Amino acid sequence: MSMKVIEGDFRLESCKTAIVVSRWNSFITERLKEGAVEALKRHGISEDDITVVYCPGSFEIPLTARQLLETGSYDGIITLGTVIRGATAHFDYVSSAVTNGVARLNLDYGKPVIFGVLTTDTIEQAIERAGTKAGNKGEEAAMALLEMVSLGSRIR
Ligand code: INI
Repeated sequence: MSMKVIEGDFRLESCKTAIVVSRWNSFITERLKEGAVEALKRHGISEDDITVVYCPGSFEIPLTARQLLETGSYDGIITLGTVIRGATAHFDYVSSAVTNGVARLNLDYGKPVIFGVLTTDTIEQAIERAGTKAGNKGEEAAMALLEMVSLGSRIR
């Protein structure tokens, strides 16, 4: 007997994807979106299978993602936002609302809802994670989505 190992990869025939992008700090979130779209396309996902949906701020991300999940049209969702501590007195409220909201959707809908929301102390830290020296969180989120969609189909 040999043990069974199940894992996902990044080679999907198709992956119907909605990307929810928060407009707050749009100079960062647009870079995250570009990173996500590029990564999906480089892995063979057609632009026809990608829908970009804008919402006002990170607080609105969970409801927007939920409405998309309810359509049943997507294999998974990527959520992209940027909450900067220095920019808001209610940093902790916004960041915990979006984190908990997105986490819940994964379990409530049984579909991957990837958390690509930056929560940083400074604008510089956000810039570093939006395609400069610390990579691009949007690209990471796209890779996580592909892996989770692949993994889910293999588990099932
Ligand atoms: N939303 C963000 O996505 N990032 C922020 O840094 C931010 N700040 O600084 O306040 C922010 N606030 C807006 C919030 O997400 C809601 O859109 C707003 O409270 C209306 O519900």
